[in-house]
Amino acid sequence: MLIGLVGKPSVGKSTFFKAATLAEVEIASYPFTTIKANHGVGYVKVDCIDKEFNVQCNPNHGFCIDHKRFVPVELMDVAGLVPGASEGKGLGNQFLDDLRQADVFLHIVDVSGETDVEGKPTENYDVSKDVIFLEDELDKWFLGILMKVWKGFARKVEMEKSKFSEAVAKQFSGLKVDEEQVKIVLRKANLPERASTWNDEQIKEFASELRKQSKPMIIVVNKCDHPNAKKNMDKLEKDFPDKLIYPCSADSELALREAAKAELIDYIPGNGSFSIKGDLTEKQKIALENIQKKVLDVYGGTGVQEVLNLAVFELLKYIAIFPAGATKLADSKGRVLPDCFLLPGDSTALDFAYYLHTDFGKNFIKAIDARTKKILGKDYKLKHRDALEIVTR
Ligand SMILES: Nc1nc2c(ncn2[C@@H]2O[C@H](COP(=O)(O)OP(=O)(O)OP(=O)(O)O)[C@@H](O)[C@H]2O)c(=O)[nH]1
Ligand SMILES: [Mg+2]
Repeated sequence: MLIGLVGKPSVGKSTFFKAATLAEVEIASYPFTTIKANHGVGYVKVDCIDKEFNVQCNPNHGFCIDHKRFVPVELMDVAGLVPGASEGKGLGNQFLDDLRQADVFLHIVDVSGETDVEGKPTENYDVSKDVIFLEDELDKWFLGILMKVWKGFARKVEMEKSKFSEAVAKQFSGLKVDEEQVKIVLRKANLPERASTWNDEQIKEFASELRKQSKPMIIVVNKCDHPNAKKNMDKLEKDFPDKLIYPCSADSELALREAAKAELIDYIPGNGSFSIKGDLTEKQKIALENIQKKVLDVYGGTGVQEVLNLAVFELLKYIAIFPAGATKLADSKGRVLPDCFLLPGDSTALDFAYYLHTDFGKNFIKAIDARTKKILGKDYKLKHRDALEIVTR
C-alpha cells in the first residue's frame, strides 16, 4: 500500500512526511524545496491484541508502545504541484508519474492562507482555490494518459466485444486502476454504452471519476496551529461539505516525535497529550506547552496519525490481521505475535492463507480463531484485529 502526499509548494508535505517517518528530508519555507520524491515508512496505529492475551508482543516490523501497535505503510512525498503542472509547469509532470502507484492521496493544504498558489508568501489567500486547482490538475493528468490511447482503444474494445471495464483496468493498470473501480465509475457516471461515441465532455467526466475512484483523497488542513486556522478551516468545510477534511499540525507532530526520540518526553503518536521526562530548556518547555494548548487541547491530537489511520482503515477499508497459533502466540524464534498484516476489508480466511504463502493457500484445510479456538472455513470473512492460525495439509 502506498500513500501519496500531494499539494502545492510550501504547504508542509515534507514536514508531514518527516513527522510520520522520521526520515531526514529537507524542509524550508521557499517553494520547490523537494525536487526528487521521498519514499519512507510511516505507520498506522492499531489496538494490539497482546493485551487481551496478557502478553507483550515483539513486532518483526513496526513497533508497539503501551499495547498500541504501529504497522508499517509506505509513504511518498513529491515536489509541489502548481497550476499547469500537467502541461509541464513548475517542476513539470514527471513527478506526477511518481504518484501513479499511490493507492490514496493526502492533499496537504496550508490553512494559514499565507502562501499563494505557487507557495510564495502572501496574505489572506483563499485556501479553497487550492482544493479546486489541485483536483483539476490531477484530472488533467488522468485525462492526458487516457487520451494518448483513447480513440484506438475505444474502437478496439467494441470490435472485440471485450468487457469494457476489464480492458480499461488492463490499459491503466500502471495507474493502479482495477476493474471494480471502473465498474463503479460506469454505474455512477451515466455514460452512453459505446465508448467510441463519447464526446470530449464525457471522456473528461470519465477520467475525473476514474481519478476520484482509484485515488481517493483526504484534504489534510495543515498548519492548524496558525491563528488563521479556524477561520479558513470553517470556509473549507462550508465550500466542500462532501469532502473528507481533517485538521493537522505536521510541525507539532514532528516536534513531539523528535522530543520523544531524544527521550525528553513520553508521547504515543496520535495521543492528545504527552508527559515530560527529560531536562528541557526553557525554550523547549514553552514550545511544548504551546503545542499542548494550541493543538492537542483544541483538536485532540496533531492529526498526522489520525489522517494515516483514516486513509488506510476508512477510505481504503483495510483491516489488520494477526497471524497467531491457537495454542502458541510465539514464532519459532520465540517472538510473540511477531506480525500484523494489512489486508483489504473483504478478505476471507483463504485470502489470508494465500497472502502468507501460496503453499498455505493451496494446502488450506481450516483456520482457527486464536481467541475463541473456533474453526473457520475458507470463506470466513475476516474482521479487523482477527487473530488466526491457518492449518494446512
Ligand atoms: N505553522 C506551521 N508551519 C508548518 C507546518 N508544517 C510545515 N510548516 C512550515 O511550512 C514550510 C514548508 O514546509 P515543507 O514541509 O518544506 O513544505 P513542502 O510542501 O514539502 O514544500 P515543497 O517541497 O517546496 O513543495 C516550512 O517553513 C515548515 O516549517 C505546521 O504544521 N505549522
Ligand atoms: Mg517538500
